[in-house]
Amino acid sequence: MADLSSFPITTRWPAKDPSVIQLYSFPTPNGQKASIALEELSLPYEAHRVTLKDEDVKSDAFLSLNPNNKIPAIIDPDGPHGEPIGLFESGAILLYLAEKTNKLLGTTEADRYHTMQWLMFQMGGVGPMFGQLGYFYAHGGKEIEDPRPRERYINESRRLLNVVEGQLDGRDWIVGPYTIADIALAPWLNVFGFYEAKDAVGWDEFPNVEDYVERFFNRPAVERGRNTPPAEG
Ligand SMILES: N[C@@H](CCC(=O)N[C@@H](CS)C(=O)NCC(=O)O)C(=O)O
Repeated sequence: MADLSSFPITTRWPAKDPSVIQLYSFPTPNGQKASIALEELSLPYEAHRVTLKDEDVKSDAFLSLNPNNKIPAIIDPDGPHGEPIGLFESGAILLYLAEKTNKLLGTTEADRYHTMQWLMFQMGGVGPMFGQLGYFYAHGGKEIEDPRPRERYINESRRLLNVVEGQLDGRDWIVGPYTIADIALAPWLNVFGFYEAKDAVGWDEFPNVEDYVERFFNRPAVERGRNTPPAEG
């Protein structure tokens, strides 16, 4: 039986079955990436809800696994050489799970690098820019009178949406085959309704993106993973 007692996080969020992957997450776009990948890959796992409140995500127990205080994070009891491994950063988790199973990286060597390329595009561009748009347009920063931060992130979001729109011309998925790059990207393309920012970014100008998001959320594994662990309950 796997022993996860060297991971202090397991004292606050105990593993019922320490032989399966332990997921510490919340159903935000970054959190959804990990649970959706686990579902797509049919990997057994146990999901622990770590809310975005300081008492959870900034607790000593969570910081012991991710000193950067952000979900998602995982422990795989059966990591490299059969040893347990802890991991944070959703992009690293996606790559790890894909390489562990040798799935969701496309079919050719070129697909594999293009998957990494679009994954980096999401991690370095889409996530941070759309996240800032959320802050300045929908959340705490919307009261700020200076229009420049809002304008900057609206324009940057439009620019990024345009890149995705072009890449999806003639493709169902961002690389061609369905990969972890889609699992990284599609949950983030779904935030504009939640931010009430569809008009601001000109959502109607991106029909390929709209179809893509619908195609993604219609996948049975995505349906299962998108609310795991549930936000409440
Ligand atoms: N680059 C990180 C970002 C993760 C992230 O921003 N997580 C947010 C929720 S979507 C979080 O945990 N926020 C809590 C906090 O910052 O206190 C990743 O992709 O894993």
